[in-house]
Amino acid sequence: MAENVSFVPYQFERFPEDEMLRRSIDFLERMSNRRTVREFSDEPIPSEILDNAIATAGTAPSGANKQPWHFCVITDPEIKKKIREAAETEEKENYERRYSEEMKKDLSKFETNFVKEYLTTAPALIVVFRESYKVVDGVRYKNYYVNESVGIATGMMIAALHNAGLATLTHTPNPMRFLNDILNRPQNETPIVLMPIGYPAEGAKVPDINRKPLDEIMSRF
Ligand code: IYR
Repeated sequence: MAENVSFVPYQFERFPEDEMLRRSIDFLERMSNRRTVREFSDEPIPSEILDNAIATAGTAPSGANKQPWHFCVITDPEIKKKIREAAETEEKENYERRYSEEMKKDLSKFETNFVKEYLTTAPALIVVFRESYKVVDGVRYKNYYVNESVGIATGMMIAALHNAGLATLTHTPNPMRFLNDILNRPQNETPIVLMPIGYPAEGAKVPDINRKPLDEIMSRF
């Protein structure tokens, strides 16, 4: 599948330094206010915002520009119910048997358990799939840095949704293969995250936790 691409001039938008600084502060402030939410309102959300957030994710860099991702948007209550039932079955097993004592201790501050009400309450779910490899006419083609590419795309999607005024939960029931069956996705795709999206429920609370300060997460050389 050798392809030739031509090169075109990049229309890069350069800002004066004071504006760069202002934009970086504005964006940091906006993102600092993002929290993972576990209590959602069932109020409907505009579908175009989800489309735009997924299109934003689709602008992410990827290994050899393979764009090895697929996004399923679920708003159908019946499908959400099926997903919730399957996720709770796995999570019950996780909490009761598979999680180590250390993990349960690490999770205790979030007060999570196997009941996943948000999977039916939130007006939309997005499932992000990684495309581990591609099959075209029975021939298998490689993708590269798939986890990295999909992780970057998902981060950009979370930022886009938060920026638009919607809350998300990065939920990863494990294993998640049941999502291939429910959503009819091929075996070369693996679900990476199951993300409820919506407005926080009235009076929603989040754990009182802090972000590491810059000097702890950064070294200068
Ligand atoms: N996936 C489980 C448990 C869980 C694991 C981690 I690591 C978290 O940061 C939060 C929860 C659940 O969703 O309950």
